Amino acid sequence: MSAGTAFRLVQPLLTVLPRFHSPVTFNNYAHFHSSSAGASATVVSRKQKMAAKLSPEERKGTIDPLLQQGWSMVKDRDAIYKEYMFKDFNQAFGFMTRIALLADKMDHHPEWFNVYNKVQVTLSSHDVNGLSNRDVKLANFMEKASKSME
Ligand code: H2B
Repeated sequence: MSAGTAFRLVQPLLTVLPRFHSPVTFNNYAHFHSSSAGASATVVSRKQKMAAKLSPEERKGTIDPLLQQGWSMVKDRDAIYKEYMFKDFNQAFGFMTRIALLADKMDHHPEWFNVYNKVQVTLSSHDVNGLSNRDVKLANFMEKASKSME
C-alpha cells in the first residue's frame, strides 16, 4: 500500500476523533465505510445535553406526584424505586419491552429486576449521580405503560 493510499484510509479518522472530545455533546459515534471508491466516515451526533440534577423546586412538581403513585425514595441514594406486579410473565416482559425501546432511544436505562410477573425498577441518572428529568420522563412512561397492560 502506498503512503498516499494509507493516508486516504486514515484521514477520515483524523477529522472524526477530535469530535469525541466535545464538551457539550456525548454519544457521538462514527460509521466507517469502505468500498472500492475508498474509505469514508460519517459522524452521528445525538446532541444530547447533560441531564441536570433536579432542584428542590423541580422535585415538588415532578417527583412528589410519582411518590403518590407507588414510587418511593431509595435509602442513601438519590434514586426512586417501584415494584410493578403483572398478571403473568408475558405481561411483565411486554411492559419491559415497551420501556426498553424508549430507554434506549433516550440512552437512559433503568436498573431493574424481573422474575415471572414482578418487575422492580430503580431510576437514577448515573451521569449526575442523582435524579434528573430523564428519570421523571421514564417513570411517567412506565406509569402509562403499566396501566395500558391492565
Ligand atoms: N442510564 C442511566 N440511568 N444513567 C446514565 O447516566 C446513563 C444511562 N448513561 N444509560 C448512558 C447510558 C451512558 O452510559 C452511555 C455511554 O451513553
